[in-house]
Amino acid sequence: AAEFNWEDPLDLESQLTDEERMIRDAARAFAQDKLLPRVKSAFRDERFDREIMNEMGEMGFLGVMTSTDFGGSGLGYVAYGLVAREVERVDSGYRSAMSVQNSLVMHPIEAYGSDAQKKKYLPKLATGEWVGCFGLTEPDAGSDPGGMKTRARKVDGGYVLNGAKMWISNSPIADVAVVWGKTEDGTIRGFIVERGMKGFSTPVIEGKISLRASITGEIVLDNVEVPDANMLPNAKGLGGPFGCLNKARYGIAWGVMGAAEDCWHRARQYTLDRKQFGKPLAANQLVQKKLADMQTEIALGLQGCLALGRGLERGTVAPPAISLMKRNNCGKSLEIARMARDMHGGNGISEEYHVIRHMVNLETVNTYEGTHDVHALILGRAQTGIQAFQ
Ligand code: TGC
Ligand code: FAD
Repeated sequence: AAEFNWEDPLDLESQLTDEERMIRDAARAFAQDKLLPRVKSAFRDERFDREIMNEMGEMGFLGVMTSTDFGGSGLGYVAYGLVAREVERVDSGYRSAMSVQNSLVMHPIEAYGSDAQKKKYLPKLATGEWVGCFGLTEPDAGSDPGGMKTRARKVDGGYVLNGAKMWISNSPIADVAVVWGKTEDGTIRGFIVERGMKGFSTPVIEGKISLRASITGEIVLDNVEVPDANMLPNAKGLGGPFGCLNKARYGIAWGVMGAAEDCWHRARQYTLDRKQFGKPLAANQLVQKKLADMQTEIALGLQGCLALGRGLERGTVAPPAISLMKRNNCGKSLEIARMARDMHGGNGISEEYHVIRHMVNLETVNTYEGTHDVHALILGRAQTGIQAFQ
C-alpha cells in the first residue's frame, strides 16, 4: 500500500504541474526567509514594510494572472493560489497586500482598461515600483456596495469625484487607486486616481487588533478632477467591481488554507513536545481528534481550491462556486486557528507561538471580500432563486 503522508493526505502534490511546484517552492522560501523574520515586529508596531512590494515584484508574485505582455508572470490561477497560500502561511496581512495588487488593481486595468492604461500602469505595478489600492467599501456601504454615495460628475475633459471610501487595504501607501463611483445617471464606473491629484487623500486607520501587518486607510475624494483617460472604458455597473472580487475571493480561499496549515502544524508539534500528566498532550484522544479535524478540513479545502482553480483556467466557473470556497475556507481556517490557540494553553496567547496572530487576522479575512453570511445569502439565492438580502 502507498505510504500515508500526514501533511498531504489527498496528495495535492501530484496534481500540480512542475511549473506550479516551482513557484510554490520559491514562494515558500521567500515567505519563510523574508517575511517570517519581520512579521512579529510588524504586527506589534502596526507596520507594513513598503519594500515588500518590490521584493514580491522581483519574485514575480505581482501579476501572476496578468499577461507577460504587460510585465505580469502569466502563470495562471493555480499558481496564484499557491503563492497566496505560502504568503498567508506567514501572515494574512502580507497576502492582503499581494491580493489587492494582483486581483483588485492589475486585474481591472487589464480586463477593463484601455491600451494606454495597460501600458502606463501594469508594468510598474508588476515590479512593485507602484502600489495600488481598490476603493469600493464606504462608511455607509459595505455588504451593499450598490448603496455607494461616491459621485462622478462629468465636466469638460473628465470627471469630478466626491466621496469617501473606508477600510481600504494599502491606501495610505498607494500610488494609484482604482475607485468606484456613480455617474449622474446612477451607473457605477471605475476610475484610476493617481497620488498627487488635487483633493485626493488617504488617512491611515489606526488601532486595528487584526491584520496589523497590513496598512489600511480611508480614501477621501474632495472634488478630485480625473481626466477622461483615467476612466476604465470597459466596466459599467456592479459587474465591474464584482469581476475583481471573483479573483480576490478565489485567492483568499487558497490563502487562508496556508494560515490554517501553519496553525495545525504548530499545534501538532506543540502537543507532541509538551507533557502533562506524565505524557505528551498529543497522546490524549481529545487532542488527536482536534488534529484529525484540522487535517481533514485543510485537505478538503485545498482540493476544493484546486478544483476551482482548474475550472477558472478552463473558464467553467460561475461566481457562486467562488463564494462557496471563500466562505467555507475562511470559516474553517478561523475555527482551526481558534482550536490551535486553545491547544497551546497559556502560551497560545503569546506572539512567540504565532497562532493568536493568525486567529485575529482571520477574523478580518472572514469579513472582507463579502462576509461569511453574505456568501451564504449568495449561495441561498443561487439554489432557491429567492434573494434574501433585503
Ligand atoms: P446583484 O443584483 O447580485 O448584482 C448586480 C450586478 O453585478 C453582477 N454580479 C456579478 N458579476 C460578476 N461576478 C460576480 N460575483 C457578481 N455578482 C453580481 C450581477 O450579474 C449584476 O449585473 P447586472 O449587469 O445585471 O447589473 O447585486 P446586489 O446589489 O444585490 O449585491 C448583493 C451582494 C450581497 C451579492 C453583493 O453586493 C456582495 O457581494 N456584497 C459583498 C461586498 C464585498 O464583497 N465587498 C468587498 C470589498 S473589497 C475588499 O474587501 C477587499 S479586501 C482585500 C484584501 O485586503 O485582501
Ligand atoms: P456590514 O455590511 O455593515 O455588515 C455587518 C454585519 O451584518 C455582518 O455580520 C454582515 O454579515 C451582516 N449583514 C449585512 N447585510 C446582511 C443581510 N442582508 N443579511 C444578514 N446579515 C447581513 N473594502 C474595499 O473596498 N477595499 C479594500 O481594500 C478593503 N480592505 C479591507 C481591509 C480590512 C482590514 C477590513 C476590515 C475591511 C476591508 N474592506 C475593504 C471592507 C470589507 O469588504 C467590508 O468590511 C465588508 O464587505 C463588510 O462590510 P461592512 O464592514 O460595512 O459590514
